[in-house]
Amino acid sequence: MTHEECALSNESLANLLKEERRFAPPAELAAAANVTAAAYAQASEDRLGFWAEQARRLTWAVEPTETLDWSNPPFAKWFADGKLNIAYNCVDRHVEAGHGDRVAIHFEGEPGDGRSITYAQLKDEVSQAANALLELGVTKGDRVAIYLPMIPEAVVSMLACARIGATHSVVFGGFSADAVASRIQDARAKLVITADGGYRRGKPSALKPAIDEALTKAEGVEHVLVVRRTGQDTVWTEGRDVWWHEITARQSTEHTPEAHEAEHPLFILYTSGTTGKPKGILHTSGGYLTQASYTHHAVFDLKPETDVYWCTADIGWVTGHSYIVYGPLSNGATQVIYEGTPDTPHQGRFWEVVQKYGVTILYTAPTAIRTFMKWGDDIPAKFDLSSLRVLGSVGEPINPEAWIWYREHIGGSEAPIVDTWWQTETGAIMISPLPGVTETKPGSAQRALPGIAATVVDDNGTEVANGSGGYLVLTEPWPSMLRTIWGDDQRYIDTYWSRFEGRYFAGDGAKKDEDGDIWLLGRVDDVMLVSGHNISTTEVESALVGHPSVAESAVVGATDATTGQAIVAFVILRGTATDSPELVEELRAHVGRTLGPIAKPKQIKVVGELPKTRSGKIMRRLLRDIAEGREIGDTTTLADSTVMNLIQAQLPPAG
Ligand code: 6R9
Repeated sequence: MTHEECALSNESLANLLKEERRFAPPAELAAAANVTAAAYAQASEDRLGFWAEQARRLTWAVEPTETLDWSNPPFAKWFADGKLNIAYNCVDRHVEAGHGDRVAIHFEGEPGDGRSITYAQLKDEVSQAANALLELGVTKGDRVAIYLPMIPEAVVSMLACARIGATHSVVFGGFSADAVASRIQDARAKLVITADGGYRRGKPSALKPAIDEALTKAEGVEHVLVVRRTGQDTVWTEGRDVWWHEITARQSTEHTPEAHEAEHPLFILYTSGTTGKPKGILHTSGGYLTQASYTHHAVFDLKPETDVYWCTADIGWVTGHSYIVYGPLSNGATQVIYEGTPDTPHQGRFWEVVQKYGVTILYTAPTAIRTFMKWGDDIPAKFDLSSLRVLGSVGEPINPEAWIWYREHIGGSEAPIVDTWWQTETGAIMISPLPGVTETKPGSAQRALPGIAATVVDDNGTEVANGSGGYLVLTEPWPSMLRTIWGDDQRYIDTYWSRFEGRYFAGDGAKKDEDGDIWLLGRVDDVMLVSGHNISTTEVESALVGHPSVAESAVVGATDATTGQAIVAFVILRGTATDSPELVEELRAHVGRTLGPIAKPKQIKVVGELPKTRSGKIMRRLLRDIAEGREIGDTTTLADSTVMNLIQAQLPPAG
């Protein structure tokens, strides 16, 4: 990738700026909002003072006196002389404050089973699990790999680790044995927590066999702790494997939380990256929890007494860490956790869950929203969604059409949408509207949160003017920033801090509009260079999704002898549309009209599925392989590894 390929030309950027719809916050929400516009002013006057104040939202065993130590950049220390226990902050203190009877988790299993767990019960379960870990020889500083379905034990396991100071490394329940093995090996995990299986798409799906296979390749694991979820037959290794229900049942519900240093490692989470071995992103305790907690309070306007919050992410994604476990629980929220897929047993399952629990705040991903659009407006219309008052989006740029659909069909044309930009590396939300403050713009994450400094720079690192584009950078350290890449400080420096001196390079293209608001344009590796013009995949995809026949699209640049790269688009049609040469021609013309003739895809391929990761990100690299007629590369991080075969079977041979 050359620098020229990364830069985004201003003519291409002008197009998204055509989006002129604006939505003011509902007056009632604004009047009672947790955070008002004053927070921006306060934080810009005294950024560190602002974060010191947010840290005081937590309960510290030893109050920190120092906020930031940036004496050895890019290695930050936040609140370094403070001590706290993360699990105490997420559980015990709410019980001590008299909220033991409040529901922490409404668990909804895919088969329709479920249970509601109060904060008092959660405290007992976390204490028992912590005692079980100790019995298995896990102590402070050890690493624990967690490979579980979306069940309450996933949350309990993470909190039990945090409680005793063990560092967790959660691996997606869908990853292959090889992917799990390399992560266990890299983290040198001593214990693995898994389940016999989980329910997906109406069936029990085994998990433990992947661990059994992974452990033939990775060394150092002493025990495998197995939750019984599906009751399916499970191969057992005597002496190594331990049933969760057996060991936890005999533990005391008392466990005294020890205070850990603010910079004690809380978790490692692996991000795949496009090349090379996965990066183990390391997060520590005090700064991480400060920002996860504050952003959850500010961006979702959470009122713990009355709200019912639901984040549909998987626990194996950073969104599950920060906005199912640490953010909401530190704030004493009542939340829903749903185990399964959105179309089991029917395509209205999400809306049924919203109606059943009276969900007030929903946080999901654009990929899910586009899928719901494809299934049709009539499905959510059958349910009572009037409880919803704030809607969130995360994971990818949200196309303006999907944003509008979300607002109208899910949010009753009233609920504000917070489009939250952040990364595994940032640990918590960085750029987002505030629901009681911001006049929102469909498709834009808009503005760095109070206490966060973000901007857009050109190839030389010069801040671009409003109306121009370039690379997103973060210009000041933030409390929940990654501390390093596990075991590889040099890679941490090279990947994030070397492209622009003294600034964090996020790897995303972005532009600033005339108001200075930020629009994200996708990963810089995905920017296409067509006849000397830089075109972002996000913009072409948005143009395609703006056509009434298209539900989803993925766009890649394929090497082309005449134009350098040629735009190849993969589209999924909406239920009502059928594939025909005329439609394909119409779609090309539509992109030409929306973005200009240079952005017209050379080829449009109609497909039934797109390759996505478990967090819903399109793996354009695999589509490039198809477009360029190569053998398909590594598919181990796909949510569904059969998708590539389906896509290939649907397409005529290359040429
Ligand atoms: C939280 C998460 C990070 C990458 C990030 C960017 C994309 C996430 C976005 C968004 C545009 C948003 N991304 N949120 N792009 N608008 N609101 O997704 O973490 O899995 O590490 O991915 O996701 O490209 O750089 P992670």
